[in-house]
Amino acid sequence: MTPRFAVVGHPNKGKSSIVATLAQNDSIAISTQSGTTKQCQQIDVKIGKAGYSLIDTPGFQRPTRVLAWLQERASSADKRIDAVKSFLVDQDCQRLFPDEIQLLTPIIDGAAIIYVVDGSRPYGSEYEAEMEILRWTGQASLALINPIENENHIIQWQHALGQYFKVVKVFNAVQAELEKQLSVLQAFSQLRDDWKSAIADLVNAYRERSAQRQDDTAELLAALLTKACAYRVSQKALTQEQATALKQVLEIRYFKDLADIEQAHHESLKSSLFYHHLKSNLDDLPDSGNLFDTEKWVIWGLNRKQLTVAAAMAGAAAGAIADLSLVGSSLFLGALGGGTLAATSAWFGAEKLAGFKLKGLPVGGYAAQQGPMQNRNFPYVLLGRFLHLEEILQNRTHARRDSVQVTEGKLQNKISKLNERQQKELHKALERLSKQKPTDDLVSVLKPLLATDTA
Ligand SMILES: Nc1nc2c(ncn2[C@@H]2O[C@H](COP(=O)(O)OP(=O)(O)OP(=O)(O)O)[C@@H](O)[C@H]2O)c(=O)[nH]1
Ligand SMILES: [Mg+2]
Repeated sequence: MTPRFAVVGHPNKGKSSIVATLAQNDSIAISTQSGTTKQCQQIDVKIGKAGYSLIDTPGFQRPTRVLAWLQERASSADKRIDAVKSFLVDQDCQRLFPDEIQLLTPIIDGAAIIYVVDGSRPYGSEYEAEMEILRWTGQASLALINPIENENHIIQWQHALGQYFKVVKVFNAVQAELEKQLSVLQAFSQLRDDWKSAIADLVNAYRERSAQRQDDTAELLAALLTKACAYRVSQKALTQEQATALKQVLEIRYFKDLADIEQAHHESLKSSLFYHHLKSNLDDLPDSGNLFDTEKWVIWGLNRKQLTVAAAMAGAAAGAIADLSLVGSSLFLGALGGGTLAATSAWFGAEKLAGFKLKGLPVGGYAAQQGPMQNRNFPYVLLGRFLHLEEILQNRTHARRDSVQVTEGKLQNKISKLNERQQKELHKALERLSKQKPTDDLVSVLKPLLATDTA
């Protein structure tokens, strides 16, 4: 039996936001305008073989009058459910109370109730009519306090809601992490015995998907780094002059293609987390106009000092730095004299971007080539930006409608959280990528950098 939940409450209290978050669906209409949801919308959520349905509903508009209508038709508790059923088929009620008809229909059809209130606004007795009507339906129910602007009135709400609902939780629609979301579903296995096993299957499916996603994300990131670091464009020409004239054209194409490759992998990441409408803005990579503006490169990825440490850890400057255990400590950075810096700067090639090459072909004619990227910071730039987008997506829910700005996002902090062996493996792998050498262990090297999945 597939569990079904109707999300109900006052207008404009985050009902649709909660549906969007739980269903991980960013196409649901959400707005500051009261009365945005006018019709019920059922969202069927599938996770592997498990599934459940969420029903977004319009808010209560005239609960006091509806309750009065019902009270006239039920003299004792046993007659209340029939009074609600006759309300749904009454033609006058359909005309006068379309919102209440909409929202009560799925509940009478068997959906459990998730009642949503705003914890930043004070409690008022006008909510009692809504809660009373919901109680009359006899369905399993719980209440969520959504602190839209602040948590000022949560305690007051808890006191009131506790009298109508067995389970009351604080649930922030735009922040709730996976475990919090699962706790809402799990609460219903206490309230509905017949849904126990379906809900247990769902919770397992969510956790499995979460683990699988981390693997998929590491693979996507590895694919981006491999493709972008190896990327080159070339074109044949008959004469040397023609080939030389191609330089500018190839440069422009090369940087445009790199930007497209990066963007495509960011789009794949967003879709894999079910963000189909989210716009993410990415700062431009330095283009051919400022190809040699190396300062532009070091504002992303790693800075010079960090790159020097990376070089040391990858073994490139092993001669200069005898004791790798000092790497990362202030002692190590202090010990780097000008000579060491000069030696390692050649290794990370901050001055070099992608070289333009001209080759004479054995069959006659010439080939002009742009790329692959020689700048040692390049994989770090891509890495930092991808990880920043991933972090942003993990920390938001599908209820938000604002766009995101992707930057390098403190890559060094993320690298510093790895243990020394992991850091060394990462720097080595990225060095191999830069040198166009095979890097078989890339996925496993990148995985520890990914946030544990929360959505
Ligand atoms: N900051 C913040 N804003 C929220 C939260 N939940 C909802 N909102 C905002 O509150 C407004 C109403 O949210 P909706 O989800 O559309 O509310 P609703 O209850 O479905 O509204 P109707 O369909 O009009 O009844 C939107 O502008 C949301 O972005 C929250 O937890 N935090
Ligand atoms: Mg709505």
